[in-house]
Amino acid sequence: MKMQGFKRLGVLYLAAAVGVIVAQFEYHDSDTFDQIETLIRAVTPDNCFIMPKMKLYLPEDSVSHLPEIKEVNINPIFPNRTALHHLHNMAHSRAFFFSYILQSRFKRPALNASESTSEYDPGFMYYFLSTVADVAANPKINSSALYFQPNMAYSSSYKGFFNKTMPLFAPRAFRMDDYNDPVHLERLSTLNFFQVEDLGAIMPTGQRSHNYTLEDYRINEWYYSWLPHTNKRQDGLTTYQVKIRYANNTNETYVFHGPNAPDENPGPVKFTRPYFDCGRSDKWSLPAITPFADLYPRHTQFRHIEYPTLTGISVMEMDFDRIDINQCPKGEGNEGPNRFADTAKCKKDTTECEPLDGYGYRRGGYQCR
Ligand SMILES: *[C@@H]1O[C@H](CO)[C@@H](O)[C@H](O)[C@H]1NC(C)=O
Ligand SMILES: *[C@@H]1O[C@H](CO)[C@@H](O)[C@H](O)[C@H]1NC(C)=O
Ligand SMILES: *[C@@H]1O[C@H](CO)[C@@H](O)[C@H](O)[C@H]1NC(C)=O
Ligand SMILES: *[C@@H]1O[C@H](CO)[C@@H](O)[C@H](O)[C@H]1NC(C)=O
Ligand SMILES: *[C@@H]1O[C@H](CO)[C@@H](O)[C@H](O)[C@H]1NC(C)=O
Ligand SMILES: *[C@@H]1O[C@H](CO)[C@@H](O)[C@H](O)[C@H]1NC(C)=O
Ligand SMILES: CC(=O)N[C@H]1CO[C@H](CO)[C@@H](O)[C@@H]1O
Repeated sequence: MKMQGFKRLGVLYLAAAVGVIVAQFEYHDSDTFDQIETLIRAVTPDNCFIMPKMKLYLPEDSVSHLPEIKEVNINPIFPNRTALHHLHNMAHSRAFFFSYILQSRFKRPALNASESTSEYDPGFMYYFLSTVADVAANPKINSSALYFQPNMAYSSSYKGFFNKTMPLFAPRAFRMDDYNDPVHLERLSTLNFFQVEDLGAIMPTGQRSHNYTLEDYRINEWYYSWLPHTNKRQDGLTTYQVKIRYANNTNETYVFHGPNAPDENPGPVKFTRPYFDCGRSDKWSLPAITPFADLYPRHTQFRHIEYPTLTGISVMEMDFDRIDINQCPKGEGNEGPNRFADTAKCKKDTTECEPLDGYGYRRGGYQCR
């Protein structure tokens, strides 16, 4: 009698164990989140140099609900996309700023009128500090860069008739982790530590993989989103006006060329796929890209052979893992291309899935109600 009781217990125990194991495998059914996770884990700072190019990018639909300037003022902006909108707007503002500052060189008051007009250009330090300021002033922006096309960046410090351009010029600042710095005894990152360098400072030959204008650079999809660009028409680019009222009550309207207008197609800001920032910040990153314009070529003494041309791009980035994902099934508010759609574990018959903001790229940013 007693033995039988034990046997029955044994059988029950076995059944329970099998049940748990089977259920466990069912729970871990691999989904699209796991697929992306596998892609992300495959790339490390050590192996990214030898990875095939396609492995350094995530699929286009791994970021859903990208900001669209034509919908601002029509549709609300939800908290799960405010940081991306800020990224978009900051890039847009840089495009206006650098377009204006480069083209207005002929009308700004000269420090020394007897010097040549090259004096009116921003100094190179100005570019570096500007990219650092973008990152320092915006906690949600982790890198800011300006990439010029070959020989389109003019230096105010090169004197003489020709060769006033830099072959390549690309100041870029990104946020670094300083938690391991000996001066921070508490081992916490201050998030106030930046690395800034000129990515164009390379040898004139033999460094093709460091030339950000070439295919060999591999992670430069941002470059091809607007460049190379050489315009040969005076009316080839959208114009904007600045109205200035001076202290002596005279008014002046200054017209300059800039990025595309919001109602044009494409709009002023483009996003590319998330990419692994190999050999730089070594993180998965999402860039917002806008072009800035200049009158090119300069210093020829012949104004009529200058054309408004996109001479460079401003690229602002944030980390991929800070961008909220929506794991709920497709439906209203989640129509788009969305790789993570329908990976939530809500009971579909009795509950409705609702995304929660602030979770970033992490499972569980939703509630079933
Ligand atoms: C202005 O430029 C002239 C000619 O290069 C030079 O002699 C003069 O010292 C400069 N003045 C200032 C204030 O830099
Ligand atoms: C970089 O590539 C461009 C072509 O896009 C070429 O014109 C330029 O000379 C190269 N610069 C260097 C420094 O290799
Ligand atoms: C008013 O000030 C601007 C800028 O300083 C100057 O260019 C312009 O000649 C002045 N106009 C008059 C009438 O004084
Ligand atoms: C400049 O514009 C202001 C504001 O529009 C106007 O009040 C002022 O009279 C204008 N000045 C001139 C000289 O037209
Ligand atoms: C920016 O970088 C810091 C340090 O690596 C990281 O902790 C933070 O999540 C990043 N923020 C964004 C918005 O990408
Ligand atoms: C952001 O929130 C809105 C409103 O709740 C929702 O419709 C949308 O799908 C969410 N997007 C993401 C990426 O979570
Ligand atoms: C980088 C660059 O544009 N270099 C030019 C400098 O000027 C000489 C002629 O004086 C050209 O041969 C170089 O290509």
